Amino acid sequence: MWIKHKPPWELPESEATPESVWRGRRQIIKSLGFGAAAFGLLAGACREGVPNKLFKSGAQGDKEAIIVPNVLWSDQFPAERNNTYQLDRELTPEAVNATYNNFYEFGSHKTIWEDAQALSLSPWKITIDGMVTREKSLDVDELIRRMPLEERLYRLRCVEAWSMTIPWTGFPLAELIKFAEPTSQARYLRMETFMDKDVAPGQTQSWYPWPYVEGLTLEEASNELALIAVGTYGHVALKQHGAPLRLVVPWKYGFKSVKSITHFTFTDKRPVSFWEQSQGSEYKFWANVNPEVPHPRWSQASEKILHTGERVPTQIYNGYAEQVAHLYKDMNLPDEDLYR
Ligand SMILES: Nc1nc2c(c(=O)[nH]1)N[C@H]1C(S)=C(S)[C@@H](COP(=O)(O)O)O[C@H]1N2
Ligand SMILES: [Mo]
Repeated sequence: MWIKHKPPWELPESEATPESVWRGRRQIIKSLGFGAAAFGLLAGACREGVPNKLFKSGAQGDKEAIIVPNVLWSDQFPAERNNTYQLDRELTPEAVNATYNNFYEFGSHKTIWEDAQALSLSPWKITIDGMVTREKSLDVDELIRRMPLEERLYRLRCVEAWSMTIPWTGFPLAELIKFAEPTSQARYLRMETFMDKDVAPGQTQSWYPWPYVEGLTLEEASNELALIAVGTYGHVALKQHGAPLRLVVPWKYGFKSVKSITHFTFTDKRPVSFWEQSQGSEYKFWANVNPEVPHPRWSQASEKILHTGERVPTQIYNGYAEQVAHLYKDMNLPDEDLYR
């Protein structure tokens, strides 16, 4: 049934599209006589490495899109940087990061930043339930105040073969697990995004299995790299990045890093995630980055650094093998399951 709809990752003019193909498309658009204004969105998305032509100004994104939410926990910023996590490339300019997003709740294209402003961050209830000693429901501000915040610089590798480099502020997911007190039967952590069709028009698209869900094994969730981000670029996380709480698992394809979480559920059943349910042949539970295992429709060998357009080789586990390779070493799973 999914074949009737456009494949989700193709909608945004995937960065993985070979150059010759999209150049051809731009020619077609031109020859059809549509102006740049009418087709600004499409033509913009096709521009090599320049993600931002969809709006008014600037080749490096639009600073207008950096709207820092004013919330109760604003006083927690900036947090001290943890220098354990070093980068091999420069940070993505915030204006680029803020204007090129995947957040299907607000549309299946990259320029959702304006629509995402409709999200209201207070009150924001967090529920921690399932296989825990005692279920908890608390306001996000209370949760954040209990957690140790720090800044980390991580690479983000989207399954669409582009990448960014982002300074996150957040707390280790391991700290939330400690706070949650899972019972000994719990094996997985399931995380769910808010559900509100009035705020998020994408959620009226009934062919998607809303709400957005992701899951990790408890071993993965307890890994030192797994972070719950509450901030970006030294301030409260922008709404388009999944404020108030958003997972960051940098060794996995970006779709695992679920935004705007409301529910953390401990379970002994492997969660079926949003993309796995939508298109399970292409997007699997593990989704670990591996340059040698192609997506069924494109190579994962290299990635485009979004703000420069430079193409660089993709690294196994997105460069985080030292921290996570041991998690998968004894799993007798075909590559197609572990790395898609
Ligand atoms: N709830 C939710 N979380 C989501 C998504 C989404 O559509 N909805 N998109 C994912 C994908 S595909 C990517 S690449 C990253 C993008 O994060 P960013 O927009 O903050 O860079 O968010 C991930 N988390
Ligand atoms: Mo992605």
